[in-house]
Amino acid sequence: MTQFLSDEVYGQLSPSLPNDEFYMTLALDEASKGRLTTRPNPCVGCVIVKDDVIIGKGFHPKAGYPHAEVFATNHVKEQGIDITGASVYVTLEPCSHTGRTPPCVDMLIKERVGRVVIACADPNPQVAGQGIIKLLNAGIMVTLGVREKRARALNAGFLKAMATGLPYVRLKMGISLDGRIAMSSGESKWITGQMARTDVQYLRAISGAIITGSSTIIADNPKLNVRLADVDLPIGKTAIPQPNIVVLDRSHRLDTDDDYVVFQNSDGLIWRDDLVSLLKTLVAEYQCYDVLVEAGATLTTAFLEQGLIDELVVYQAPCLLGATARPMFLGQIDRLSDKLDFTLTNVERLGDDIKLVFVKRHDKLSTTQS
Ligand code: AOF
Ligand code: ZN
Repeated sequence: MTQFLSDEVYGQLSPSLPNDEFYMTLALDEASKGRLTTRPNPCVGCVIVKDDVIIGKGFHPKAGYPHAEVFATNHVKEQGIDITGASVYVTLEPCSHTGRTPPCVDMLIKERVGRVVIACADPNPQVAGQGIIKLLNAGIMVTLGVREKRARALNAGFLKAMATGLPYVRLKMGISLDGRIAMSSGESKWITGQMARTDVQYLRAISGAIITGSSTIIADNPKLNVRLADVDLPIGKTAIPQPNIVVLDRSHRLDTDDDYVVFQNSDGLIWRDDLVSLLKTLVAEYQCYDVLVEAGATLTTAFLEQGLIDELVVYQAPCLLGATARPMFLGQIDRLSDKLDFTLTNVERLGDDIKLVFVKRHDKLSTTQS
């Protein structure tokens, strides 16, 4: 149940039909095509069906461009097909507000579609159920919650930020079999292989901000940028936006005028306050809803101990680095009952390495796929 929808609205929703999951899966596939380019907007896909035939599909490619429903509707019209009475499958509640683009619900009502099937409601305070209510008031049938878990996983950051004011935080670690991240000298290039490092590029690409520590900057002078080719979209070749780089520097070791690569990038930012206020600021002032922590053990441990990590992404290499190498986690835990627990949600082989994805144990239901 979505909190901002009243029982009265729930009472007016129509039950799901046998083919809904199938069409919504296609709409989710559409949505995924915008995964690297839509932020800070969510990725949204739409499939339009009439008499059990797909007559249009589309997705939101980038903030400032039309929404998924508009692309799909235009696709129908380009073919000269009458959209009246059609079923519209959309992965996020159609918007009811004027943002950079006009409200999708007004367009769907004007086009006299017959039914709208939605995977998940939009917690954006400017929408928050108003899209559903407007459709119902116009006499359009609405079904909610089809493939909701997968839709939620696709927009984990946007949905969490809109609902709580905090971003979805992923922590990335490259470790050895014995859980080490670097030698005692700090040497760490490269524990994991090329495929794992390319995968990290995708993690960066979906992140509005990357958080690291001053020690990492001083020791490695990393670029922390996205080095992936432009994406081929219906709006033309589109560059993946670069994440903001945030350097945690509580002991005042750095200045943005310093000659490090991350500060040559104008989005480099130094932060000296606490972690929770950083996360809130990233959402409120920078519209960073997905955040990636790529740091050494001290900062990694601080994030873990403060319970600020939603998802742990571990790349594990088939090597042992020994007891003098640096461990991934520096927390002092005396009793087994105090251990930090996670739930494994995905395992993938990347060359000789394994990628393991974990979520906080109580978050399991909101991020695993249905
Ligand atoms: C939809 N379909 O494809 C997307 C939606 O500034 P705008 O006009 O692009 O509005 C952005 C907001 O619209 C965004 O925060 C989210 O609430 C919603 N996104 N809605 O009906 C779409 N991308
Ligand atoms: Zn819209």
